[in-house]
Amino acid sequence: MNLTRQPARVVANFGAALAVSPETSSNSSGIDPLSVEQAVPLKKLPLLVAGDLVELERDEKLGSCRIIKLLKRASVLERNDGRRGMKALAANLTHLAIVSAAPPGIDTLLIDQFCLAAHRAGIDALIVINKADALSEQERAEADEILDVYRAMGYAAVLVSTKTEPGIDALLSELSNRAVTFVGASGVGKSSIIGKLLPDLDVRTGAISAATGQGSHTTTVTCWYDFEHQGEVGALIDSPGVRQYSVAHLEPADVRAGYRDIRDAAQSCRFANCSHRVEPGCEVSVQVASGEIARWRYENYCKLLDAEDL
Ligand SMILES: Nc1nc2c(ncn2[C@@H]2O[C@H](COP(=O)(O)OP(=O)(O)OP(=O)(O)O)[C@@H](O)[C@H]2O)c(=O)[nH]1
Ligand SMILES: [Mg+2]
Ligand SMILES: [Zn+2]
Repeated sequence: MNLTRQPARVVANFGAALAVSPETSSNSSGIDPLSVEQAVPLKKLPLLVAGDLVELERDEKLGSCRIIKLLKRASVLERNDGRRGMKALAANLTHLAIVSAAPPGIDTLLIDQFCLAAHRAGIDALIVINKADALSEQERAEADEILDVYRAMGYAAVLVSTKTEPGIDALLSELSNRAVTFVGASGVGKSSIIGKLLPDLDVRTGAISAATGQGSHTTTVTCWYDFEHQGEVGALIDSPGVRQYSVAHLEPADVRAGYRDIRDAAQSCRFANCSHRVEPGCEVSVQVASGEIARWRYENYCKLLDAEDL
């Protein structure tokens, strides 16, 4: 028999081809980001995504490589794929880095949608506003105000730029030892930020393209990149831009639980199942009126509860 088995990480799924990075004795201590190859999954396996840990079976004689087993996922980020149900996007993450920027504009509704996604996936989120260099003084004050609102809820929140000061140093301490997926609208600078953190990003995407015959410079699929910083090993996961992240699959109770500021105030609402819209004795309404809860957060919350297609 010429079959050998080996653990591996799924780096990207191009639909037609899967890129995997085998865990060899040489890359368990030091990462070899260029050891990427193509593998074909057994049909019985579920959809495999960036971050999945799998078992490979290699046929040395044929030179082929199959994925025969999916190991248990510690976490999975999913999105609502309409009638087809939930679709996995990335696995084994510890954090979502929710990126926005002006331009194209700080979209707090999208940030809130991804905060709910992180809550559902059981992982933490950090809020990143990029392109600080492009902000006017007034826009910068607005950005700081938005970040402060998220900080008050316990999220890490940073203003960065990949072009000039303040740079991206504030992000570094949020990345060590973590597997962080960068999400957000197209053009906000997710790939640019990852490129700053991984100076050899081009070489790595080149290795993925070479192994699979797929891929290009715009981000078309989610890609896992191992990341080492000051001896700490983690991962940065790039993902294609989205206009929105549907929360249509969430129950109103999930939305309430995922809105940290609203959830905390709700402890003092008169009714345990208060929707915070019309009920008397609603502490959320009191805190929105007093400014303790940002009005835009409350408005986003109402939009997400009302609109079935959001
Ligand atoms: N002014 C300014 N421009 C930036 C900054 N970071 C990125 N850009 C520019 O923003 C544009 C989009 O950057 P990308 O990194 O491709 O954005 P992305 O979020 O990966 O976009 P998708 O892959 O389409 O989702 C590019 O033209 C970058 O040069 C920044 O800090 N300041
Ligand atoms: Mg990109
Ligand atoms: Zn209430």
